[in-house]
Amino acid sequence: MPRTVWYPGHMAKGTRKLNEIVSKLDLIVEVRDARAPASTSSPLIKALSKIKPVIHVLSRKDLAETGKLKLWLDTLKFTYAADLRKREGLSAIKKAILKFKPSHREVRLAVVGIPNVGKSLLLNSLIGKSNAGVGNIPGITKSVSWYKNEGMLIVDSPGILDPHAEAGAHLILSWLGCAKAEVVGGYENAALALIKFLCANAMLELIPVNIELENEEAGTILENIGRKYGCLISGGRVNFELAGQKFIEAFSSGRLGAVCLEIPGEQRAVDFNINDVGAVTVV
Ligand SMILES: Nc1nc2c(ncn2[C@@H]2O[C@H](COP(=O)(O)OP(=O)(O)OP(=O)(O)O)[C@@H](O)[C@H]2O)c(=O)[nH]1
Ligand SMILES: [Mg+2]
Repeated sequence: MPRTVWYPGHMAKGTRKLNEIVSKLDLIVEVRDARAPASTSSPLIKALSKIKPVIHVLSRKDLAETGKLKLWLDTLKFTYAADLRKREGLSAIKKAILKFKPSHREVRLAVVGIPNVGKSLLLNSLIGKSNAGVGNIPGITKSVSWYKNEGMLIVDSPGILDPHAEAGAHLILSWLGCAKAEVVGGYENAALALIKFLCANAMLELIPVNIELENEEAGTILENIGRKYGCLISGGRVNFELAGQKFIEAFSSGRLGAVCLEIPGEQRAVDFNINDVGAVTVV
């Protein structure tokens, strides 16, 4: 089976540390991206949920299709959707957490999840201070650290990926900004796979070009995207890697529109082939 190979030392260390402290906690808060709640689940959550209660937060509800997000909220137990930038959905999350507060001390919890889903932003919102580092690239938080406010003692943890995940799973994460595109062979590969996915799933409105897309090659579509975004090199040719990067950035930031890549109970409509993705590199 192909291996996900972006598993730097801080992920292994973070996993060890979380396992060490879990017995001291009252609950775990797992953050997932509302646009792909299955693919963005934490590889640690199955084991952790056997030890402690878990609340799930679907971040970026502002970037998710409302109807499909509702299907997820109806399907997953103890799950809350939030727009963490606007603090929407926070009071319900706080209320759910405080139900676990023992009367004699603060409630102790860890915020866990894969990279770049909004763990540190959620933590800052819960403690009411911008203490934990937040940034829009995966891998900002590198260690397990404790933060405190009235009533809550919270652990921020680094984003942790499954070192055994299939390349297809990693591709979806690269489209959402939760994994580095280098791991799946670079932005061009990630963008070509995204174009194929959007075409196969009737999501053509998310492809920012004014050409007839039906039956068009993914490479031709990316070339047109590159021209639109001005990613040109000498001779007026398109820099495909840069075009892929601009397209992935526009998609993951939500500038191309709201999206849900997964529906509960449905298999992904595209079977990813590692050969389509190109070389998987060590990062
Ligand atoms: N639009 C939107 N952006 C969000 C939301 N939640 C988080 N973000 C953005 O996502 C990016 C990542 O947030 P972080 O809190 O650093 O994510 P993290 O999970 O701690 O990331 P790592 O520490 O790298 O694992 C930041 O640019 C946030 O502003 C949300 O609900 N909506
Ligand atoms: Mg963080």
